[in-house]
Amino acid sequence: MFVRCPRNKRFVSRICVFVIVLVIVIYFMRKMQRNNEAIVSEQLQNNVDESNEYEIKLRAYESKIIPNLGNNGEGAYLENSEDREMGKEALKKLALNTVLSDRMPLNRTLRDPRNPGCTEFTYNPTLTASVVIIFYNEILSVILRTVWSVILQTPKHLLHEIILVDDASTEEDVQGLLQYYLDTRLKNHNIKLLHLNHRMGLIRARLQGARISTGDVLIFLDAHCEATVSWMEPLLARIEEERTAVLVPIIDVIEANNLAYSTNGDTSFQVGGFTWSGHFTWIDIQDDDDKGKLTPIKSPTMAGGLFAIDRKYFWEIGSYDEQMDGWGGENLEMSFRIWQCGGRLETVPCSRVGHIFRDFHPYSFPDNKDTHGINTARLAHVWMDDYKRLFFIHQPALENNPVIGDLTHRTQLRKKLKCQSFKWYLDNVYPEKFIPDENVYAYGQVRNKFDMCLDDLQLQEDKIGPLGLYQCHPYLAMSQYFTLSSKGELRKEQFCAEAFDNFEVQLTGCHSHNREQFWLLFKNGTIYNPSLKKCLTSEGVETSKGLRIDTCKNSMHQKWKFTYVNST
Ligand code: LR7
Ligand code: MN
Repeated sequence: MFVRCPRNKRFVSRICVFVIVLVIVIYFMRKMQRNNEAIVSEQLQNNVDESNEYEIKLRAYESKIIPNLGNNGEGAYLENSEDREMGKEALKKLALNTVLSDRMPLNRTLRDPRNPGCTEFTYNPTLTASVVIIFYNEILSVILRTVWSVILQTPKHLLHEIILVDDASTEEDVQGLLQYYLDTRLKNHNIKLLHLNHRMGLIRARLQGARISTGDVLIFLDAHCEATVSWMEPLLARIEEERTAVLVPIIDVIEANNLAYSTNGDTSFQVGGFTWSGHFTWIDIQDDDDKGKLTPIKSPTMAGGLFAIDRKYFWEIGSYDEQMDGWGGENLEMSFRIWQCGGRLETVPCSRVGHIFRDFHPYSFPDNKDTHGINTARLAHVWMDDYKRLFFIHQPALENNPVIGDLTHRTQLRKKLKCQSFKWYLDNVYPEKFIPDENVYAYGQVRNKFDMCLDDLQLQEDKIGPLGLYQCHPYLAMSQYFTLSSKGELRKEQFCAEAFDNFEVQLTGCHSHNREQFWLLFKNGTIYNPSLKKCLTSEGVETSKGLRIDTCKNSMHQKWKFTYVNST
């Protein structure tokens, strides 16, 4: 660049300046082009064999990628109407627009989703990470976009290796083609692909990946994620500071229909909770002191798919319950175990990773076994002490069922690690968790004189809906299990009965200061709502309309009996 143009000859001088500017422009254009086409340039370096069948397939696939589609994490739309229709079909069948994913660059750019305050931290971790990604019949472009995001968003010196574990996928695409892609397009990165020879389920697949990894820290990801800028540094830095901290990033949503990377704003996020039916849920941050913090904060549980843990600590603390099959349960098992056995589970607000949330599982399990139920029964017996009663109300058939298998190893582990009780966990880690039969006025079925019971009418755990009435079941089924809490809530886990002006009663989210959710149980059996000055009234009909609030008349339709009433 140190060229000088002659100053005296104006014409020559102008041409000279023009040439220099042109050279500079061309130089930068070439540079940009090279950056944009990182994949292609790597491919060229590798002298691929153009007649190889995988090469032909890959080139055909690569030629259909639409440059810049979905860049900046934006939701995308296919212009081609045939593709669009195929995309809709795929969404119905696989819960994911696979056509769109195939057209979108594997190394698409993402915007920085973090709270702006995060940029003020500097992290200088010295630990390295093994990123373990497991998959079963995931499509190639989704797996590779996960891999590319890890490569592009992680400083090279922190990424020890990526380990892909194929849980014996049956789709042809993910077999040889992925290996070929890694051998040609990603040759210069340390990526291992492990094929399991029979389907082991996601828990044992993760264990297999962990067994062959050698980095300081294990980071597990589902195979449909996208990591964002500086996601890894705060995870490694926190583990360096506290090796028994197990960490989850904020998990953002990648929409299954248009692959938009969407956040709930950059400041608000939730942490992990659970339901007594053994499911993971998102809950608001409970401690006021933790709200708005950008440093790692306590999380009672984790979703399970995306987390970082010191590799040696992972084994010390009991890795996974290897007898857990298929899908589900391992996330709460690990959450309870970590807390009860001396570790900590934290959400790291300055680390964010997107995950494609699918409406249903696009795969099935051998024999259609309820692996979530069975796995949760295992963890309930091992970790929940007496509180397991609250889970087994949901799954009575599993309580003493031989399908749950032998638990000796896990109970021995709990003894060996000298772990705390589940009560300790509830008291110290998650004191806000509602316990439906402790320190409450009354609980159980709520029956009227006509043998009809309050019923949630199979309301889904994440919805709100009318409080209904149904014939009382001969056993205490969960749909009819209600509590009159010490705060006067007529409550079912996270839902509270709320009275409305139009005389309806709905199950809505509990807000302890909401007067319409406050009820009094009188000795004569009336359930009174002081805010509306009305009584809970049945009409003896088996529908949601069978229940309302009405003027208190001491009638037979206003008399209720809880199965258990505490004498206070
Ligand atoms: O048999 C199987 N073998 C596998 O390898 C079935 C699945 N898998 C793979 C699959 O390809 C995927 O990469 O396992 C991974 C997880 O399966 P998903 O994506 O179908 O599960 P999910 O995202 O619906 O479920 C969440 O809960 C699971 C309970 O077992 C796991 O812990 C998942 O990892 C977990 N996902 C997350 O935590 C992402 C955030 C979701 C939330 C909330
Ligand atoms: Mn997933």
